[in-house]
Amino acid sequence: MPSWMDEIYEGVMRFGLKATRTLFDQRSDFQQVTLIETEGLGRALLLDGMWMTAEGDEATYHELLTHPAMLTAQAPRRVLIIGGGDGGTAREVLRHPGVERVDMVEVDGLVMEACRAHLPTIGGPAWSDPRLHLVVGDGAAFVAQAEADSYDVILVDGADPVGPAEVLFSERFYRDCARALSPRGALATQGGSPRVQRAEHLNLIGAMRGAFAQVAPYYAPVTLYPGGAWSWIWAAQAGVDRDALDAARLAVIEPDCKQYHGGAHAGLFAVIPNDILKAIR
Ligand code: SPD
Repeated sequence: MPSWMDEIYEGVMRFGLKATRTLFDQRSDFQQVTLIETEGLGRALLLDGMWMTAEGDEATYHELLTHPAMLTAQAPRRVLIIGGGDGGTAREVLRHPGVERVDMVEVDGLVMEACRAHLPTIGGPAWSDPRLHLVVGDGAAFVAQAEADSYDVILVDGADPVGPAEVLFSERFYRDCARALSPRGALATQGGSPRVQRAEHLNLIGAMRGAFAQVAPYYAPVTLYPGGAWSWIWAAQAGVDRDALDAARLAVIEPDCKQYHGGAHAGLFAVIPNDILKAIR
C-alpha cells in the first residue's frame, strides 16, 4: 500500500515522494538509515528522515559535485572523497581515466553496506573498481592527519550541517583540506540550499575563504532537495584557472553526462542569486 514519505524543512516546508516499498530501515551508531522504493524517482536513500539521493535525480548532484573540480585541477591522479557513502561521487570520479587512486572516507559503514545492497545503480561500477579504497571513519580526522600535498582533488559529499556531517562545515576542516591538497588542485563541496539553509550556506563560504584564495559557489535545481536550488562550492588556491577546462579530459566524460557539459561550465559560476552575491562581496 503506497504511503507518502516527507522531509520537513524548518517546520515550514516539505518535500514528499510516494513510497511503494521499504527496502532497508536500520539505526546505525550515527543515524537512521532508510532506503525506499518511490514511484516518482526510483530507489532513494534518507538519513534521519532527510532525503540524500534518489536514482531518478542523482546525476545532477553527483556530476556537478565532481566534474568542475576534476576538470580544473591539474592532472588529477589522487582523489579524496569525504562522505559519499552511496557511491555516486566515486562513480563520477572513476570515469576519469587519469585517476589512479580514490580514498573514500565515510563515517557510517552501514550507509555503504545498505547502498551497495539496495541502491547498487548509484555506485555502479565504482564498487568493484580496484582504484577505490574505502575507509570507514571520521573524514575530518582523516584529512587532519593526511600528509601535505597528498591529493589533487578533494570532494566533500556530506549530509546536512546537523549530526555527523556538521564538522564538514568548519574553517578548521577546510584549512586541513587546503594543506592536504596539491597547490594546483581543486576542491568541491555540497553547499546546501541558498534559501532554506541560507545562513549555513553563507557561513560555509566564509569558512572556506579562510582556507582558499578562490571560493566560488554555483547553483542548480535538484528535485529532491529543499528550496528549488541547491549549491556546490568550488575552491582552489591562486593560480588555478576556474574556467580553463582540460579539453581532452572533458571529451572523455562529457558524452555520458546527463547534466554537466563544458559549454555550461563558466555559466555555472555566473548564475548567482543577487542577494547571495551581495552577501559574499
Ligand atoms: N539535504 C540533502 C543534502 C545531501 C547532500 N549529500 C547527498 C549525498 C549524495 N551522494
